Amino acid sequence: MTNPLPVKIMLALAFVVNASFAGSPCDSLKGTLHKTAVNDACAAIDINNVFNYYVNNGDGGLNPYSSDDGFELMNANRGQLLFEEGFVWGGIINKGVKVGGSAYNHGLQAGPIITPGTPTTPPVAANLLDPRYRVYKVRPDIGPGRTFDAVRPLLDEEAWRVYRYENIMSQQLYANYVKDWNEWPGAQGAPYTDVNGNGTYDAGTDIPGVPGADQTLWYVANDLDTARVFKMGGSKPIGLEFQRTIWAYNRTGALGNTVFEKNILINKSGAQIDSMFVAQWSDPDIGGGLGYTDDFSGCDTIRALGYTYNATNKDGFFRGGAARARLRFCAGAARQNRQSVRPCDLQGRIQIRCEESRHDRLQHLSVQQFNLLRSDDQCLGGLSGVV
Ligand SMILES: [Ca+2]
Ligand SMILES: [Ca+2]
Ligand SMILES: [Ca+2]
Repeated sequence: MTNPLPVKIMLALAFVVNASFAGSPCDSLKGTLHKTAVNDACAAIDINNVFNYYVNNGDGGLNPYSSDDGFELMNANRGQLLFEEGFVWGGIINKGVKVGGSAYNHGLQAGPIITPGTPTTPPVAANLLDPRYRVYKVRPDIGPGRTFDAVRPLLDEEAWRVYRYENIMSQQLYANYVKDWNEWPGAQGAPYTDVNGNGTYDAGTDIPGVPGADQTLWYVANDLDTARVFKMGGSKPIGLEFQRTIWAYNRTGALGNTVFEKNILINKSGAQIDSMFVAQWSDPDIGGGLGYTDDFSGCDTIRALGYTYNATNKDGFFRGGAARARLRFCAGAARQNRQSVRPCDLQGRIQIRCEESRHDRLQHLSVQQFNLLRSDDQCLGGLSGVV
């Protein structure tokens, strides 16, 4: 990735979560007033059978209210499937290795990079307390065009899920949806349906969110917090802006158990990044804290699929059948230079690696792990794309 042209690397990832059986802002406690937070803010995707929080420091999966396994399946066979997940990366800048992203520790902070770096000046981050850089959440059937009374049944259905962790009920949910619709950051890069077809976001005309999706979350973050990046991976920041879109469909079948994620990285460091690796990291827990000890993991390189499953029919939580979680790359990387977007030439370069998850090896993507990965004799335990 090189400057001065803005280069975006896009990786679309789908969580396909399936279970079958025979049988802070975000650390505020439930019961306190709901606060509007910006840095380390979170929102739950909760439109289908999946309930899962996402935080604008890069974190996902972990429930920030319970500090426990957060990726829940909410159908008749309710249960937890992931402890935590995140997107990690590393590359060589000026002959030195730098890494970042989010695993058990989180290397990102809220907001974009407003001034890219140059060979002589560092990039500058936006004010991380600016409320424009919160986590946005919209659904196409609840917005300013419909009154609270008209959509209350929809909100009541959602509120009971959220209220398990947050002191927030239907009226507040409605107010949040209308606010995020009205203030949707289409101009910052958030997706929308271009109703009038003019190629730009027009508030009041265009529809916020991924076209066709039943719910969309979006936020922008950056890696310029030196302490966070060091704690996460032991390196200095690169100067990357990170835009994350999470969306889902309220449908029957596999789509109803699926969450999609798209990650955009924009190199605003002012330097070229060589040998860049990206990876989707996760700590699956099939059955949560009561059931993770029997989990096995594997991968299907043809399908670009990683999976974890119960090795027994009785894992302390799930009983009488197989439960599993699947994580799949559904689109590879693309580069965007000024006007055009084109897929990267990745033939033979997307690498799918896996091994049984071992916490001692997968604490994070550190500088040391990056070098091991490059040496091609170690596994990250997940999926890695080389761009
Ligand atoms: Ca438009
Ligand atoms: Ca685990
Ligand atoms: Ca298990």
